Amino acid sequence: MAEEVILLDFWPSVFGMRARIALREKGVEFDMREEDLSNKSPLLLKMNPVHKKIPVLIHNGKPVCESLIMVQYIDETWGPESPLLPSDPHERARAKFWADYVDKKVHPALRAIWLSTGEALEAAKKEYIECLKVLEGELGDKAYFGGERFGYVDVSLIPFYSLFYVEKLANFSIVEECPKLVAWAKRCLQRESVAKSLPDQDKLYDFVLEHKKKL
Ligand SMILES: N[C@@H](CCC(=O)N[C@@H](CS)C(=O)NCC(=O)O)C(=O)O
Repeated sequence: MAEEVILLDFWPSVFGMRARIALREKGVEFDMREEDLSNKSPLLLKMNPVHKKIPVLIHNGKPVCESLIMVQYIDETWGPESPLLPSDPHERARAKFWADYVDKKVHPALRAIWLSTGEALEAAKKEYIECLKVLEGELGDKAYFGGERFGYVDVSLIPFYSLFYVEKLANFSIVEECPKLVAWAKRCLQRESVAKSLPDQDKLYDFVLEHKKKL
């Protein structure tokens, strides 16, 4: 039986980008369905009744929600010859720790930059740069977070590269603050899976500005 893989998504979503990258890394064909988040489809509400958020991966009719869980599911379901998570339990736990750090620290800091002005913006900017420097320290001189292979932490963090342009909102230079992290992002972008999954930075920046105005 042919597999049916549907991704309920929204193009600017960093969480949706994770799923797109993981599916493309594994060479899985999927049907990406764009959601209107101001008028959610009955399918989204049915498949993610708890959070009612995208992304949702629907594999042969069964939903998987939450992007980090989804990337893990994709890794366990397809392409065992090109794993995203390490097989060693401690390395695996470590990778999950850093992906969780991205969600708990980087994402809120970034949102705070969009939402604030004046002194609050300065504080948000400081927090955001600190988080990126911590990640840069973890990357060290490695090609990718897990070493020589592109993996789970890379998939979790690289979507945020498309938002590094937030520096324009807060007047700082990411490349000056975190040169190794920017070099890592450019390395990731050479992968087809990443290049195809991240939106154009200028289009995204315009979207963020519109979103900021509405908020
Ligand atoms: N923790 C979730 C976050 C998903 C999320 O925040 N999705 C946003 C779009 S980026 C959404 O669907 N928002 C609609 C809403 O909150 O009503 C994940 O990792 O998948």
